[in-house]
Amino acid sequence: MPATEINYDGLVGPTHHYGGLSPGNLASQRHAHQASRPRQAAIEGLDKARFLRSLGVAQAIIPPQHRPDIDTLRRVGFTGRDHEVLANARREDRSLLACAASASAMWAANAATVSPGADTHDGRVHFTPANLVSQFHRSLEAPATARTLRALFPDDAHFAHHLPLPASMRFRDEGAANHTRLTGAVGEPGVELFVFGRDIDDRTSHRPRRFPARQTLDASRAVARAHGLHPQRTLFAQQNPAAIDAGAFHNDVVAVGHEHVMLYHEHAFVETPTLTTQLRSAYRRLTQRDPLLIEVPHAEVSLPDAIGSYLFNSQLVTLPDGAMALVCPAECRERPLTHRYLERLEARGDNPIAQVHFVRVRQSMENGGGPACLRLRVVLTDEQRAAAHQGVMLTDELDGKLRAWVERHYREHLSPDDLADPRLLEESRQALDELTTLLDLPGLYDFQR
Ligand code: SUG
Repeated sequence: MPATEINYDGLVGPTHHYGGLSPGNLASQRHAHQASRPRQAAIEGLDKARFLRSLGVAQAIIPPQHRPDIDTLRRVGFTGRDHEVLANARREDRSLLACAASASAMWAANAATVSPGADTHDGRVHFTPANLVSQFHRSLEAPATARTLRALFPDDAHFAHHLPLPASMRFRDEGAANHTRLTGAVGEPGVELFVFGRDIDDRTSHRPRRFPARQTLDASRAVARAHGLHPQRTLFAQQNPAAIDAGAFHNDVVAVGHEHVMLYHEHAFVETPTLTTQLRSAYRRLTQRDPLLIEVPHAEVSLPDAIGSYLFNSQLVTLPDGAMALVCPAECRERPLTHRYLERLEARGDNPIAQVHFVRVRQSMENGGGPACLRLRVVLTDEQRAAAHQGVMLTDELDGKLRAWVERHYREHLSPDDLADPRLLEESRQALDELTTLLDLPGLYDFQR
């Protein structure tokens, strides 16, 4: 059945800032409390989406969430009118204010796990919004993400929406950032690979010592079960604790897969040979062909280099002529080792990666989010695509309107002190209110009801 992989990019919200909120995410820690540039962040995201469209990739956007999240600040005990709630939070606990103001929903790879209809028991596209419970600021996203996904994929005949997994340590879930699909071609069934950081029962002895493992095996299994995936085409693999401790808080920082290709770091997984054997045989059973598993040796690109450059957080996409392009963060070009590796990969001729491109998403990168973090891949048949909400599909016209909207509403700079500014709350509301008209999503936000 004809199908398309659509990249739904998280549109950066007006409160983008550096809160230092994610332990284990080195960039977030490094840039903590620096001034941010929300307008630049949003434009960089739109530039990336425009560039991908120029390569022939279908693009849509996921609207930002409403921040600062006053309701959450009230739930944790701050009282008064909105501006008092903000001022009290700033006085008593700045980190809570930073959490409530985080624009972290921009990293759409953490919005949900998505299984295309070709993989699920009932032929519908299944969505499980990630509960993101391992980081407080990110856990705030789940309810609004669930509502947004229902608005973007509204027809029960085509789309199945699950609740986020129970909000407990046992079911820590970070969505598509720990989920890869290998398939013969878009629209065909695939092998779904779920990568977890920790088995909560410690049925294995591997676990990170320095930084949190943000995905559990129980969560991955629960999502696979809920989506009705075929057991023979579903694999679970553990992330190497050494990778987590080196700063790979999600698997998409050390591996990327698309169609029949997976590019991964030598130290990405525990027991890599077992995993690659399982992947090959599941893939072969499904397609009668071999997948192309490209292991990047530590000797060529060290784990710190991979994490520093976000080499694996690149987007691997199919071009209209069937070849592939790897769209990397500009940081990969700035580091001689990764740049040289990419030049060799492009020139090698033993893989379909015919083009390597670099995009600049600096503001997101400084919080630990590269190009691949900013998008959620959704494979839709033509019929499903027609049933999806059309207002968020990127066209030249919508792109132009969004740029003008960003210029009108976003601040150029934001410092940690600005987060309690009641005018920022008002500006964000106005911006989002107008956005719902641009995207034809009336009443998306609570404050509009
Ligand atoms: O969850 N950063 C995000 C980055 C997410 C990247 N996503 C993927 N790898 N798919 C995180 O750690 C930092 C926010 C701050 O510190 O202000 C943050 O949430």
